[in-house]
Amino acid sequence: METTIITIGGMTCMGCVGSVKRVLDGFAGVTQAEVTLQPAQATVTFDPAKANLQGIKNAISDAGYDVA
Ligand SMILES: [Cu+2]
Repeated sequence: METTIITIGGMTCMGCVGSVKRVLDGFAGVTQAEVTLQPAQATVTFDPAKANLQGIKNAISDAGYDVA
């Protein structure tokens, strides 16, 4: 497993946090996701054999949020 912190732009409320968490929880290969507003970031644990960081970032960005 690999754990990484992704800084996310555009989250303004707990609804946004919930949306991002839903995206991450539903992403194949992600085993754990913690999303916070302050600081605006996600701590994601995933299986590198099943998911890659760029794909996870793309999913967040497809949901309407900004990732570095
Ligand atoms: Cu919101």
